[in-house]
Amino acid sequence: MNRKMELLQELQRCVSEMEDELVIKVAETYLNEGYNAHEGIMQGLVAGMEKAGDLFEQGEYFVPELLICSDAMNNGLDVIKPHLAVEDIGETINVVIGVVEGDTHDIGKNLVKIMLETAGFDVHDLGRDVPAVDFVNKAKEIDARIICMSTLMTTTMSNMQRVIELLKAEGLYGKIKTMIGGAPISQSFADLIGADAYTSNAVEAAKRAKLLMSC
Ligand code: B12
Repeated sequence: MNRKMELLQELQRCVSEMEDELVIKVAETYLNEGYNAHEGIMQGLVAGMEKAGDLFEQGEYFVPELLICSDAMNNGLDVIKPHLAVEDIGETINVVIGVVEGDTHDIGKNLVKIMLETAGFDVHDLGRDVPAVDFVNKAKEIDARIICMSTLMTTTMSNMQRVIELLKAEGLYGKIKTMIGGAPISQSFADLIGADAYTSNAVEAAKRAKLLMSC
């Protein structure tokens, strides 16, 4: 196995095996040896978090383990994120992002945020458990052109629709585009609630946002 692959696998392992301190050193070594930051995040840290998710589904991990895995992933992200190359899209395009009300899963949302930022968007993060009205108010305040919503729970999916209904009530539907995502979300759900775009991952989310803005 080559050195790069070895370090990517070690990043993965650090996240999936709760090495929240060691991950910092491995991420620094990965960068110092000149490897690509984007791949470090997607093929190292994110792959590790996906493995942790699988272990949870298999009943081997519980909530406390997942929390340490997500700390490890965030520690790795803190090291690698500043090394991502940021594109220039030639204008300021404000985007509002958040996890809808009732849901605190924010790992996916944070990844989408990073990919949008590196694609050149100005991203305003409302965090998690965000009431529908806050998405709309923030978008109005900063003249946002896209609202991105994330949720990981079936029970909170309908809160995405509430944001879209509020946009309609304010005459902003269509003017402010909406993008949605998260594990239970699908294109058919996006069509059903009238969202402008859905993607299954963060890299595609950034590409789709550029397409929506034609940049
Ligand atoms: C990690 C995790 C947690 C962590 C969250 C840590 C954190 N800070 O986020 C902790 C331990 C805190 C947690 C808590 C809970 N969890 Co949990 N959790 C998970 C787990 C294992 C992985 C989720 C994850 O981070 N995946 C990795 C990321 C990278 O993937 P992702 O989020 O899907 O994001 C990608 C795409 O979806 C997309 N995307 C995401 N958002 C967006 C947005 C846009 C606009 C776009 C375009 C794309 C996009 O891009 C991302 C990157 O590529 C899932 C199961 C699973 N395997 O998915 C359960 C899961 C989501 N949890 C679940 C539950 C039930 C809970 C709890 C209620 C548990 C409890 N009994 O207390 C609480 C939630 C409390 C609350 N109200 O929020 C259920 C939800 C079931 C359901 N159908 O609703 C799941 C599915 C587990 C299960 N099978 O039961 N959880």
